[in-house]
Amino acid sequence: MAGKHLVMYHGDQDGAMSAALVSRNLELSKVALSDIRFVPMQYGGSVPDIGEDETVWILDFSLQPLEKMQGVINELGSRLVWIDHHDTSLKYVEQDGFDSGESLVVIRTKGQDGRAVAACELVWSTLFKPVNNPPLVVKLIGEWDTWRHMDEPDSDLSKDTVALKYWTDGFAVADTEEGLGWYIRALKDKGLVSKAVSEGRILEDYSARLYEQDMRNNSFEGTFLGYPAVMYNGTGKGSLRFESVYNPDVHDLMVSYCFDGRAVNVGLYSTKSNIHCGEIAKKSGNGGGHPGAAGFQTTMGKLPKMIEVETV
Ligand SMILES: [Mn+2]
Repeated sequence: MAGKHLVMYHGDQDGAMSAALVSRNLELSKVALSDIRFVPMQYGGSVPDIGEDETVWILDFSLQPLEKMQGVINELGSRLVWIDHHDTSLKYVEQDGFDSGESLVVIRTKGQDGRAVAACELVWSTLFKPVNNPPLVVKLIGEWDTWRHMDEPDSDLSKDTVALKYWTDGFAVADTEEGLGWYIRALKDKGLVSKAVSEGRILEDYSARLYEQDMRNNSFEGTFLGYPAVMYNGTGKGSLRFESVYNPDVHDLMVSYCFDGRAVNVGLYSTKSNIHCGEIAKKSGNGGGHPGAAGFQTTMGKLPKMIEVETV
């Protein structure tokens, strides 16, 4: 594992924790931090050039279109580690003709207990096998990223999961260098995690009020790609902000969209078992994701055709 490393990780909580675990693992293998490049990735974003001597990690993410993954595997061989838990990636590697070759490819959507598993949990079990239980911070992030915490929303585990998400959204932004630094430190210092959780509960109360106001001003109901939906135009991402307006009895989807000067970034969220946001995202543009959360990009021209609103 010596030499140089390029760590490409999905720029969210799960991706950042995946990258932090790789960092910890490389540190234990005496790789200098200066020999590791961390690059947060977003679907639709550009892919960094790979150095000739670099070992490449692709975590909680895949190159798009997925066919590119076979190309990188063939090119990099044993210099590639790909760990992901997205449904779309699993379907891809299960296809006839896919060959992981010399690369280390760990793609699973479910853990040994049959429940959904997060990428950071897969990274943990891949790199730190002899130790059974992941640290609490890995578990909390796994709970959030897979929606497992929603099975028992009133449990302490679920509340801590949500609180930590609020805190990291504010103070450890996953696709920044400072943010990633917190994830790395949190693996060594449990005190940082409990502090984040208790501060996160305060942020949660405050944010709920702001979100409610934002939704009142910037959201509306209608259909999105034919699905009954509550839609939000604004810069915010994530499903949390929809709480005051999302009604699963009425809506199949929560949809956020925002034009960034180049493309319209669309976020899709759902809590319904018959809705697969990742599949909808894949069909609709340059994107993919989970059953419960996914994203894709489209153009200013195409967006209005996806939306229908009943006008009074
Ligand atoms: Mn993930």
